Amino acid sequence: MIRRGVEEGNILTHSADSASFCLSLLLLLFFLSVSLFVDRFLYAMRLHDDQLRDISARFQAEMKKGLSAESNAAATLKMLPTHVCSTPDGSENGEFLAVDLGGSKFKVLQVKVRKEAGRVRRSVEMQEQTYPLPKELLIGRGVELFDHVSECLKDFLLQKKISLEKKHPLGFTFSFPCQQTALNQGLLLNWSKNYWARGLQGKDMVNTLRQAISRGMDVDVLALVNDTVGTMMTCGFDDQHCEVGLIIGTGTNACYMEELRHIDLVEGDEGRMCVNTEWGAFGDDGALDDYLTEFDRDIDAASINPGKQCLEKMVSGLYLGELVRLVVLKMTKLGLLFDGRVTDALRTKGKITTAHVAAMEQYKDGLKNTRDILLDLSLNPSPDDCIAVQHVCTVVSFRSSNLVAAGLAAILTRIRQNRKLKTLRITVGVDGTVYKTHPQYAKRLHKVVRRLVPDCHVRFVLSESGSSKGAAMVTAVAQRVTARRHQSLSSFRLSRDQLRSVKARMRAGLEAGLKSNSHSPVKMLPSYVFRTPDGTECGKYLALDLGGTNFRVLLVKIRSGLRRSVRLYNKLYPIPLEIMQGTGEELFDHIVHCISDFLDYVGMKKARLPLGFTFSFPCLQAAINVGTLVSWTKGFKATDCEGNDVVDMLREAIKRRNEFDVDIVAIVNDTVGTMMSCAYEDPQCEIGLIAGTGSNVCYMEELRNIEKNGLGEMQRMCINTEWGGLGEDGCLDDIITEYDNAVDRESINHGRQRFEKLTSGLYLGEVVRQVLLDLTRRGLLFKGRVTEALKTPGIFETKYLSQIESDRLALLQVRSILQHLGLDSTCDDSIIVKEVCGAVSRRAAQLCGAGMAAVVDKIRENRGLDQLNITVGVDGTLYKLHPHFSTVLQETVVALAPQCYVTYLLSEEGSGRGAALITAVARRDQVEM
Ligand code: 0WK
Ligand code: 0WK
Ligand code: BGC
Ligand code: BGC
Repeated sequence: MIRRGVEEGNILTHSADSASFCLSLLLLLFFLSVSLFVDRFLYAMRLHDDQLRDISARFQAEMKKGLSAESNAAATLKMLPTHVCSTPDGSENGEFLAVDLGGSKFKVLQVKVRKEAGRVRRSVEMQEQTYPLPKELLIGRGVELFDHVSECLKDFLLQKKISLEKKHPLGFTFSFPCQQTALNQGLLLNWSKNYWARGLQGKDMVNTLRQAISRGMDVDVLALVNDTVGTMMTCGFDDQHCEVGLIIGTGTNACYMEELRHIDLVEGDEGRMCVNTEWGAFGDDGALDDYLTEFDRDIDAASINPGKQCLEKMVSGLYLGELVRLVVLKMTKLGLLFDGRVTDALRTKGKITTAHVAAMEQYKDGLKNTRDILLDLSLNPSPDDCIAVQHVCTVVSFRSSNLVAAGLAAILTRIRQNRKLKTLRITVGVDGTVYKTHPQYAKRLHKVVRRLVPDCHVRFVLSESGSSKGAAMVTAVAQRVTARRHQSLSSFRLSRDQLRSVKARMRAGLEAGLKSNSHSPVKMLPSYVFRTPDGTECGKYLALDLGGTNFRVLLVKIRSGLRRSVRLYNKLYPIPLEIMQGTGEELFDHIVHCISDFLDYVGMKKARLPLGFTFSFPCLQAAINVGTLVSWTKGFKATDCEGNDVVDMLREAIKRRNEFDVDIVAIVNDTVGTMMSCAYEDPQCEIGLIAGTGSNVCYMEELRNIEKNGLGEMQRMCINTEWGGLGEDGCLDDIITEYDNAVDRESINHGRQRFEKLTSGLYLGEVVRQVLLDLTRRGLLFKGRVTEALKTPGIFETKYLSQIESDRLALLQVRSILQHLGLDSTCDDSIIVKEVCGAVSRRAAQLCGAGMAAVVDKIRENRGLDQLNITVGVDGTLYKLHPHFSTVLQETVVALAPQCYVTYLLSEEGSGRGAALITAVARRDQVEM
């Protein structure tokens, strides 16, 4: 009773009659005198409110330092972003595994969050198992520690009969400072408490756990959370006002919801994110030196991390008992206790634990417990020794709660100021053995906090079920976001079987297209190119290259024989949209205008050069220089062209200009030009692939297979497949997504070129934009804000995919691209955008790979070969510039056409050289005829 009286400062009200009143007054005076003498000895540990406010102010200053990118490195409060942007919102649902590592107990749990029918509140069911953590593991090799965690997880699944086959989402509570750039990633900055496992600092703890788990369990580590964050989320499950998480256990720490705009280390200015303050390190820079006592310095010197975790060593459970021991030891050595008789036990580190301190401060049995504990230390305590030691505990633990109160006051003040509130109503979720088991700790803390921040109405909620329920909530949010995202992206993931079937459908399209009068969407257009160059070509040629990103006019000088070479001079000319989609006459007049300009530029206007015209659109050719435009593709839609002979239209335009003349010898598709250009280097090149604005392939087909008449006696001819048309008959509808249909609907050639719209540069950016639009409309991206920018067709050019997907690009730069597009984004948004780009481009590359596999296998079978060695000449910005497109395409061909050894030769000079070579061959054939 006396102790409670002293604690609450109203002792005299308790005593009933005069005799016992005198006795209790005597006892009180005796008690107070001993306490006063201890108070004097520990004067430096007794912090009054002004000092606490001073500490709180220093703390606030350090928080600011930690939040700013410039000063974060020097700050002791690391203010670590947690990527938890909201407290539970009631939509969390599902079954989760949780691992809780870093507190006094290592636990594995299963958390089931269910929304029962007809019930408003969700129910949470938890199964948990505590596992031993042998000391040697805490200071041994890091991998062994995580192998132990993995073993325990496996044991838990077996014990609880939870299937090992089923994929389990897991939330990992890891109670140490981690630098996180995402919810499921975190680099360990340093160990603390009694952990010092080797080889893990600077490593990603999620990966480390995944590697340890990977053997024999299908577990998906979706979230890494600090125990303070888990505690905040656990308490937030029942109390929406819970926006601070506090741990006073083996270690100590706090987290809270900070305004995103104040967290420099994370992009985004709107909303909030939970910040893990890692306040245990407060004072590591000397900010608390004027409050440190010799005992604190001794604790630090004897710890496994001297100079680190200054505040933690003054506050948390790992150290409080030791602090008391060092004080009692010093007082004994000074003869102030136990008549100065020091025992070995009292000299032994760790002999007084925080549990002892809590026991000694019990209201009722405190003094008796103190006596028992001191007897266990082979001391022979007198009653005032017991009172004195008990009071040492009080001073030490009181200082701890006071320091926590000062830190908490700093956080609460900051939140109130952030929100410009006069008074702040908030809940603090708390956990930790010191707070839970120490008889007076909680009350003392609440009292001092309310005294230090009277304008904050603070409710303290003890986390009954540890931090794992909270970790499960965070995992549920992560899973929901990931699931929704994956759901949208799953339709872009093509299985090996699906790719095999695309290959088969392409093959069927090729076969059908070779038939006479076929209506195959794969048109298989004869090119009238019967062989690849043989090095005898020579002469000067003009070449036009229309249909790709740039329109080029080229002068090509070919030398044969020993000094054989091809030299090009070219000039790029823009083709304005209004010309692309104007009249055919305007288009060809524009082309002739460019030729005229070029001939001036090379001074050959009078030369009447032979010309090869690379025209990258489907043309039904009747000869090498006769080709009827079947249909425009890509961004072209000039009128009065389709169904007309392209060479005629060019000749007409030249006539209209009447300034120069050329001899149009050949019209070639860019795939054919590319094949020829590369075959000049590598005679084995018999396929031309364009993966650029458009998508297409040509190859040398056996003439016997081409059921189109009047094609002559040669063995083979190059066929322009126009594979872009595959799917126009609906044969790809099972893999075409709603996003593809949206792109097709908004295109200028609705219903056409379906394969091209899944695989080529003109469309991939649009497919990505459609996915982003959908994810935003569903609130999974850009905070659900559908901006005008996002609704603007063509804003997401395919070049951005290549940039965004390049591995060296940090998320920051993804953000700056999005910024440039007028899309405000967060870090998570950047990750999602990168994933969407990856899914869309990967599918495109795989589909091209499946198409190519069909072509090479056809050639192999044409030639009755078990194995085919062949080269593909490639061009196109998508293939050339995208960081992964070419690799994925090649891998797909290897997987789907294992009997074909395909070499890919990038066309450095473009198809213009090829067009000139074809012109040279055609010219010679004309002369010989
Ligand atoms: C229980 C939580 C755990 C946290 C621990 C801290 O579930 O995540 O680390 O409290 O208290 P301690 O066990 O260190 O006293
Ligand atoms: C460069 C070639 C040209 C072809 C283009 C395709 O010289 O004939 O049309 O590549 O790539 P794109 O420019 O469409 O990316
Ligand atoms: C760790 C914190 C943790 C705290 C409480 C400290 O030592 O650095 O990450 O939250 O202990 O467990
Ligand atoms: C055209 C093809 C061309 C391809 C690549 C497609 O749109 O139809 O003729 O080869 O784009 O440029």
